[in-house]
Amino acid sequence: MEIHIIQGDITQIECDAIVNAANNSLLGGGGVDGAIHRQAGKELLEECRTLHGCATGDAKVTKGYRLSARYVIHTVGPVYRDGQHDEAKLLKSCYKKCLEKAEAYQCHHIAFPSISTGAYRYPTSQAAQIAMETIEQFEAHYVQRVDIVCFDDYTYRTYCQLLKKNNKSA
Ligand code: AR6
Repeated sequence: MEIHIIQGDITQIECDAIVNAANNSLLGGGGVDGAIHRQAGKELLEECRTLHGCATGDAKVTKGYRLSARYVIHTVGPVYRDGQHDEAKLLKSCYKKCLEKAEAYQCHHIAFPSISTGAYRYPTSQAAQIAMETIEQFEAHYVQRVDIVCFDDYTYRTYCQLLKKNNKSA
């Protein structure tokens, strides 16, 4: 499986599924969630209403509507408190559940944002380590390419450094 770190807006990525860093209601919000709902159109919110929310660490799938991605995989990352409230386990579960959904929907190419590192305040370097580890350890059959789409410079640089480090030790 190829992993690419990209800087940009996840709503513009052409792939089979993009991941949304949503909240438990799945009824929209700010950050990447707001951007995905704006780009997909109101039909996305209508379908989300039928899902009755999502637990932290879990993932649910909708269509992509006006996005170029066919599906949106909505996941809910943990709100970071002090690292002693299962934050790492829950964040790992987000990546794993999303990859399992991508497999179930036979997606070859998916894109993740940096889950929990915005409004939910997960320290970026710790979150990036969990994201990369979980993706690298996943045994995929359909998924051939994973993009991690970083919006800001700091997030982009953090993921790039980790990818470089992991490649060196491989
Ligand atoms: N493309 C890619 N990444 C983006 C985009 C975009 N268009 N916009 C923002 N990011 P956040 P969270 C980055 O806050 O921490 C929402 O209100 C952003 O810079 O979107 O999981 C939900 O409804 C950051 O690096 O998600 C929840 O209530 C990363 O995406 C809550 O925020 C995650 O930031 C979820 O918080």
